[in-house]
Amino acid sequence: MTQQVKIIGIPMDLGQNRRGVDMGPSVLRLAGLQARLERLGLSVVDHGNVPVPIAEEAAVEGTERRIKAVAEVCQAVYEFGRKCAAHRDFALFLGGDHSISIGTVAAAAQDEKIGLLWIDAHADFNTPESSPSGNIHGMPVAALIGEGAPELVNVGYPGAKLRPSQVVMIGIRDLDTIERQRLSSSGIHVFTMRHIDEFGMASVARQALDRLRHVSRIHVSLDMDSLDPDEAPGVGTPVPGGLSYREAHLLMEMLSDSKRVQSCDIVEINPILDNVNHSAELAVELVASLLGQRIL
Ligand SMILES: [Mn+2]
Repeated sequence: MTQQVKIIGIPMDLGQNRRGVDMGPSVLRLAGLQARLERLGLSVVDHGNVPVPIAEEAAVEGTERRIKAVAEVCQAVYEFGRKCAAHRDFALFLGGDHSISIGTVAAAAQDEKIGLLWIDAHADFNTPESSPSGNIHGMPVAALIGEGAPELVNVGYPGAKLRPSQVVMIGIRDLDTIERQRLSSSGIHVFTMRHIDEFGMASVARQALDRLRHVSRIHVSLDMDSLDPDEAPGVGTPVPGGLSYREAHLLMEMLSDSKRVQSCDIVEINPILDNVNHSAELAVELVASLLGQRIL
């Protein structure tokens, strides 16, 4: 059976400061995403973009209004995700900033107990109270386990979408002070860059899948800043010391082997800092590995 892949773009950059990650869907398409996946024998339909207000619109001035705007976009993202889930299609969400995952994960988690694999330099585990910057793209994981602004927590349907035991993080290397305390007492399992350095990606990927053995399906949320900036310079918030080219591919290949991934976000690509669209091209290759591309 050929599984259908449904693509949707969410050109959102409603963090405090404009960075350029709203151009992500466009540069991923420019990098040949659909054709790349079709070459794997997949049936792929691109459903265009979700309408998103731009940061300069008066309607999104101030943190409160911005939270409301992000919640509205995430609601539309959630509704698209529900259609994919109803047809058992593979849902591929192109960000945009990482706050889109409040909608993508809400959709994936509604019918069954899923696991969330958060691949990121950051934990995105702030609440409006704990965040030094107020950036909403630093809050989605907190919102998904039911903490933070009610508008974000209640996207799709009221309340928490996941328990902490359903969340595993990989690639983490940059935490805010209060966020670190919140994360270490949360019950979320975190594989930092140090774990990858010490044990290698093969071991970390196996352990991550083992941590999620109690769930049927896995949603992969790939923040491109998880990669080292030498590999992916075009991201919203670059942090040194990230995943190598092969570490990232190996993780995607092992996730593909698990046959448990049903949906994926690719977020935080910022073409302004990129080197002739290299980061988007790398993201397309990583999606191909996740969806079954093999070296041999
Ligand atoms: Mn992130």
